[in-house]
Amino acid sequence: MDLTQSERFSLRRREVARALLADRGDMLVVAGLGSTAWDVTAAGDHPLNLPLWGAMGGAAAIGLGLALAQPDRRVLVITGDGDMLMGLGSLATIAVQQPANLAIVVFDNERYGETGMQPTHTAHGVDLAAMAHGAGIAVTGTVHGAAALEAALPAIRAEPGPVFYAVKVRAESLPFALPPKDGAWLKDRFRHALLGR
Ligand SMILES: Cc1ncc(C[n+]2csc(CCOP(=O)(O)OP(=O)(O)O)c2C)c(N)n1
Repeated sequence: MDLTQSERFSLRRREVARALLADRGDMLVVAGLGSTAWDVTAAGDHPLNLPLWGAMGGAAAIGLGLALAQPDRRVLVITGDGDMLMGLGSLATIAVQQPANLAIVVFDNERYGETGMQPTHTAHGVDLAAMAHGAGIAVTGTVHGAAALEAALPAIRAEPGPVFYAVKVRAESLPFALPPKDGAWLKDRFRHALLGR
């Protein structure tokens, strides 16, 4: 295995976040801790963003809960491969629950970026989309490059799910784009934007 291959992936995570979140409408967005929270914030802070400041392993499960509670709203989870690897069991629960309004997108840089770029299991060949498919999530795929991302966008944004894509993004360290830091405040902002006061 070439553990440095992700340094040469063509897709850049901030551009992928921008593409996923363009004209987002009333979509609910959960961002996993660390880099994906910065990516989602760099694309534009928004009251319907729930960027996690911790809870590693929890992003997909939080997205599932939201999707079940708000079946008429599209829920998009954007998280890292490290977070997803820590929360793999949630793929099984998502498959059992089959929330049609939930999409999970893993920004797979094959690294634990926030803690020093250590290679994750995906650098060694672990296939997250195959694991999601094996759990019973019908719409799954691994995205390499701009054309494949463009082709996957309709499924991620709008088509019946649950949907799971691993998007292979370049391993790169980028400037912080920090969301508001108070978790309770973020939760309240999200709640008010979703449910009113
Ligand atoms: C339970 C737990 N273990 C470890 C950490 C430390 N930690 C924070 S972010 C992170 C790596 C996240 O990697 P990934 O989800 O792949 O995101 P990336 O930054 O690579 O996009 C780790 C190990 C943590 N916050 N919580």
